[in-house]
Amino acid sequence: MNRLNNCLENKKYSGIPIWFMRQAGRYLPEFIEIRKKNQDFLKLCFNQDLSTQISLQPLKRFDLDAVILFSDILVIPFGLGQNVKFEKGFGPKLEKVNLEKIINTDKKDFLNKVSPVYEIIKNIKKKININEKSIIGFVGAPWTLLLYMLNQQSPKRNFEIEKIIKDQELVKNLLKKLEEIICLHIEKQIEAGATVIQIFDSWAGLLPKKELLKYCFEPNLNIVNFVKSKKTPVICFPRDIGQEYLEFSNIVKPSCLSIDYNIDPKWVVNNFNSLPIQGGLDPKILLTDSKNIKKNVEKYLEVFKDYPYIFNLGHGVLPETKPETINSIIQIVRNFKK
Ligand code: 1CP
Repeated sequence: MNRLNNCLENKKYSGIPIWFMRQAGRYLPEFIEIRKKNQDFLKLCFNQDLSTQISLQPLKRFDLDAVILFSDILVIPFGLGQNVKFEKGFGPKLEKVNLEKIINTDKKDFLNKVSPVYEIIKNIKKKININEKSIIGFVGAPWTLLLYMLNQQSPKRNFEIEKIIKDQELVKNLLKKLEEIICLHIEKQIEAGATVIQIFDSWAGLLPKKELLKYCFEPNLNIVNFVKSKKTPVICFPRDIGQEYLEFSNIVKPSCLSIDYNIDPKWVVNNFNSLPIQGGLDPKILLTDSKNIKKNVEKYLEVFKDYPYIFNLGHGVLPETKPETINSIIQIVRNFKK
């Protein structure tokens, strides 16, 4: 039985589906080992053998319901011809946007640069039982990608909304191109074997309320409709938009909403009807003692007891997390009696 896909497709399943955002990554010694020998992060993302191996590493250790493709949302700007580097201790660094170059990148040019990603999914599919495990493909949402492209670095470091959306003509052209290429990237991931798509709008919470419709809801809606047309369930993560999650879901109608840790899960259960909800637990809780971890995991399980719920975190696993902590959480979820 495939718990995650069944939950997302409103079919029967038992237990609580569980996977972790960033389940493959820097908290796993076996990832760090590979990463040390591969300084160029994007090159690693396009290395079919290593990225297949990294995607499967968490499944070797843990009883999870899904594999998430090891890749990055920034392969899209890279595929559009904007150079992206990941610098140690700094994060992503992007070159200045050249609109003409981006607009002139056609689907074939993009696929020439990015197609190893689809081979990784095909490899994953060969190595797992897809009747039991989901394969999660993913993309960044247009706003989050636009933000990295125009800000040229993480908005955590330095960011002013006015600067990003100042040139409306540029923004309009980039968003249009991004939407088209994001759909292409999703289509190819599904063709390769992805059985679920997650759309990361990690920086939706930076938008002022009056801009949410234009930059977050409408672009997500267009992409969700595309994924649905491919008969594939789609999880949206418009991170940190607070009670606007409700308006988002009414407009966008994803198969599932992934929530962050700033929203009260009780408010969510009381305000949503039957839309599957994923995640919520603050990843920082995983750095505390086992008693506190158990208490907080069980809080989410109790609140969502009679509700379609996928266990996950409110954002990615932090590098300081002990792998055993992930295992202990899975045991708590598996042993929880609904
Ligand atoms: O070793 C390293 O330094 C690389 C760290 C790393 C990893 C492990 C990066 C750079 N990307 C990834 C993998 C990754 N990125 C996955 C793999 C699958 C999994 O979940 O296990 C996924 C889904 C992503 C998605 C991603 N990349 C997002 C959306 C999710 C989120 O965290 O909000 C974002 C915003 C990025 C950009 C990015 N790539 C890498 C970093 C360090 C960042 C964030 C930079 C920032 O804080 O702005």
